Amino acid sequence: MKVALITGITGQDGAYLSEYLIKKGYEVHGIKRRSSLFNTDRIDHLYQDPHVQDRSLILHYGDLTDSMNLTRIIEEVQPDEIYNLAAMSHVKVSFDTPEYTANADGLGVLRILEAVRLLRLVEKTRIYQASTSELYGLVQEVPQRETTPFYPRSPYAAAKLYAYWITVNYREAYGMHASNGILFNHESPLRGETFVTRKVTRAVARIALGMYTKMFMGNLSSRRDWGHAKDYVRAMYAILQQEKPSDYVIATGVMTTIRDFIRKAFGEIGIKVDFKGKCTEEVAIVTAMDKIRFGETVGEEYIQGMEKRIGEEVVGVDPQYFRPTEVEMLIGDASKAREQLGWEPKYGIDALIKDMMESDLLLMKKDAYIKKGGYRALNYFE
Ligand code: NAP
Ligand code: F7E
Repeated sequence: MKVALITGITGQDGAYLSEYLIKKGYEVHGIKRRSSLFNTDRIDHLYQDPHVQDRSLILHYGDLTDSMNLTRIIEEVQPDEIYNLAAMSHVKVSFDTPEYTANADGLGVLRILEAVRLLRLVEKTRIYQASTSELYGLVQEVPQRETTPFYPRSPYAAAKLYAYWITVNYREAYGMHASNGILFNHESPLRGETFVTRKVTRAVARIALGMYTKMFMGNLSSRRDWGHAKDYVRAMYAILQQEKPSDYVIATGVMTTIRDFIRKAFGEIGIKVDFKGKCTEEVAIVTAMDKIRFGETVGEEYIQGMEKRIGEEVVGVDPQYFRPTEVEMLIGDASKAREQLGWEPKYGIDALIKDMMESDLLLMKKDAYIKKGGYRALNYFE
């Protein structure tokens, strides 16, 4: 039985990856931070009581900023594979907490690489570093590929730049099987609520159910290459199964503006919105409604309420969501992953939005969501 250690197991990717590896027969160990409230919602369906024999999921308290803790856990677990997914992952928040972000996101992987080296696990343990399309920042080439120069635009990206290069350096200096996955934005029903896609799908669901009037957004013109997290954790696994370590761009190759993402999310439930105005005066107004589609996706009992919103504003702009330096556009070329890993995304942007909208509509109709077991009882890969 192979043993994997996942940092950031309580996050979006950690949850999907742990389920994926357990299904493959791995014993999965995860590092979670102590918190004053339970923070394991995304993996509760995989949790096993510590008294169960031969558990496939074992959690350890830890933190990327604590090298002794990381070294002790790695020594105890003796992992075949380490997936370093833990990070302060919010770009806007990294401007507020730049030093902490550098410590966790930059130095965190150094602590892991050094622990593996000092514990003489170089031959045994393979390491995956969660690198990011944010490294391209102010893009120097379109689309971005493995050879495109980096130009970070936030404390988050600058920290991840160090993490990227120290991973490459340990590979070259000590012959470690250490690889970077340069993943473009990937989303899902498990996405943190303050990232733009989830903020939109939650708000659209609440507007449809008459629980909310208007969402306030930042830069509507920025463009992202959005994939589904389920597809992207398959790539992480494939990267560590290669004979030789290397760095890979993982992306769909399709770019969408925030404005179009919002249009599509409303479109998914039969609502047409039109944008008008410029900069901070820009708004989106409900201009039409497909009652049949709305009835099928949201529920007939909500049609009347939504009809009353035609002609009204449902989206506005609030400059508090602007970033001091913005990444205006990202689009990836994943040819290397396609050729060497045989990796292809199964979800396009429309299928991604459908999955997120269905889940958030259920979530906002809490009773139905609880009856279905919430995401605690769902198997993500079924
Ligand atoms: P996420 O949902 O924000 O999860 C981050 C995880 O890291 C959580 O489990 C969090 O714990 C944990 N964490 C944060 N700081 C930590 C610390 N100091 N010590 C230990 N654990 C810590 O992020 P994600 O979307 O799953 O992304 C996974 C990784 O991929 C991150 O490194 C992210 O930067 C990178 N990435 C993400 C994307 C994307 O589009 N999703 C794209 C490229 C790269 P809590 O649950 O306690 O907060
Ligand atoms: O923003 C714009 C915002 O916060 C996307 C992380 O997973 O992916 C993620 O970083 C875009 C930006 O993700 C709002 O200005 C407009 O241009 O969803 P986001 P991100 O910054 O791209 C990369 C690959 C990572 O590595 C990161 O860990 O959307 N935007 N209005 C908004 N963004 C937010 N959050 N909220 C808004 O209201």
